[in-house]
Amino acid sequence: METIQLVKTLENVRKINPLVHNITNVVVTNFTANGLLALGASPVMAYAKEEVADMAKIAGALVLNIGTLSPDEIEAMIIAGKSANEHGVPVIFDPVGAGATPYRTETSHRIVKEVKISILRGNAAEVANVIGEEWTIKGVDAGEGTGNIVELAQIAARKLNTVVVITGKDDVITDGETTYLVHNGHPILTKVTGAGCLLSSIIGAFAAVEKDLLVASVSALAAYGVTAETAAKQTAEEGPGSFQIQLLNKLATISPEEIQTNANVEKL
Ligand code: ATP
Ligand code: TZP
Ligand code: MG
Ligand code: MG
Repeated sequence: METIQLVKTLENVRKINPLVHNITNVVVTNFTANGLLALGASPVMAYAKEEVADMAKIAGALVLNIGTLSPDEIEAMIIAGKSANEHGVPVIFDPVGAGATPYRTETSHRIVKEVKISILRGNAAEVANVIGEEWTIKGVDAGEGTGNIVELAQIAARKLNTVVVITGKDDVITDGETTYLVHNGHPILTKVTGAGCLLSSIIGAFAAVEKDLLVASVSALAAYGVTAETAAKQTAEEGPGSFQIQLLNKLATISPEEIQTNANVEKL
């Protein structure tokens, strides 16, 4: 992928200011909204089953996140997802904690069955559990899986007929045929709750302005990873609190040149 494409997608997010409809968890709601605003997108959180179909159809992307799931919320996610599908709105699914409890796992299965997902984004354990593969998981954090993450992502992409993004130290992005690795990012991201959830919503913002979902996903991963590296460097003497704020600051100010220079994207 040309680095020019990575940069163009971010510029289009800032130009178009896409509406991103999030049905997400209570832990990360404010951080997600602020991260999307900083990036140049327009966040909305809407959960009532009476309105989600109408909101999803006018959005540029719909992000479903089961981090603090409840029966009402799941019902709303399925209504919103079906509306997004009918209206050609891309749906990003973050199956937070799939595998941690039977309810989460079963819900993730129900969502991928009833809604056509455009991009699935999770850690390796979550993605494995969404497609019914064995993988260890502790709470909402990834376990120490030993399998091949590239292979897992490709199997999941083919099985669900969707783009799959598995994040961790290295990120894998695949549609089952073409696969990219993004080597950007910083370990301090794991010390800020919602760093993954925000990323899923940012992928939504990129998918809202770029029809090629592989390009959208790789661009989002590279932009987010480079932004995090810069923010981590600037707050190296401090800690996760300062990093979290600086991540928001840098999402607003990261330049195309910084991304072009620092993006570390590999095509397999
Ligand atoms: P988990 O629940 O396993 O923490 P998550 O949903 O929070 O998962 P992550 O896999 O932590 O999501 O990914 C969020 C962001 O953090 C991604 O951009 C990813 O590249 C980055 N990241 C995670 N771990 C590392 C690491 N060790 N080094 C560099 N970047 C990382
Ligand atoms: N508990 C339920 S959802 C959630 C926690 C801590 C946030 C998870 O965020 P992320 O982005 O997956 O680290
Ligand atoms: Mg995390
Ligand atoms: Mg997560």
